Amino acid sequence: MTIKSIQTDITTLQIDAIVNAANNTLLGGGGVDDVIHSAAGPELLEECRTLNGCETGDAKITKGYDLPAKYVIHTVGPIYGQYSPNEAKNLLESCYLRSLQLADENKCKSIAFPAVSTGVYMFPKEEATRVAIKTIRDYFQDNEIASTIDEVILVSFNEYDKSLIDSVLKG
Ligand code: AR6
Repeated sequence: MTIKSIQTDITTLQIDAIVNAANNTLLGGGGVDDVIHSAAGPELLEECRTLNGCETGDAKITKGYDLPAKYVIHTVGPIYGQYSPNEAKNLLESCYLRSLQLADENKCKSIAFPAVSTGVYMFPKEEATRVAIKTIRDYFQDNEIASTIDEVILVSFNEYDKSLIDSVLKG
């Protein structure tokens, strides 16, 4: 398994699964959630309506519809400040873990993550990046043989975020 860092719009990726930074309703919102729903088309919202929302720290999977990606994995990150820093960290870790598990259950070979919780939900970016990378590395240390995933892409949306990811990856 390799971890790649790419600066792009996540909706352009032609891969097995892209992760959405959603909210508990799974019925859309702003940020990357809005971009994903707009690019996937109205059928995505129809499927999301059948899912009865999603707990913070959990994830649910749908088809990708008009997206080049086959699946969308919707995860709900913590709103920073609503939890103790340690609880927030554990919930963010759980978002990455549950998303990887769902990708594996659906035999995905590739998965791309946006920086979950670091926009509207205000999780400090550097710590969020460290949590993301550690959780992904630990997951593959435990599941390298059983996992179908051979590529994890960390998607940044500006140069600062890209350089942060690159430095933590090297670190
Ligand atoms: N491709 C990749 N990354 C993107 C894109 C894109 N097209 N657009 C934004 N980002 P946010 P959150 C990055 O706020 O903090 C929504 O309203 C962005 O730069 O989208 O988890 C939901 O419905 C940032 O680094 O998600 C929830 O209510 C990252 O995506 C709430 O926001 C996440 O920012 C979730 O907040």
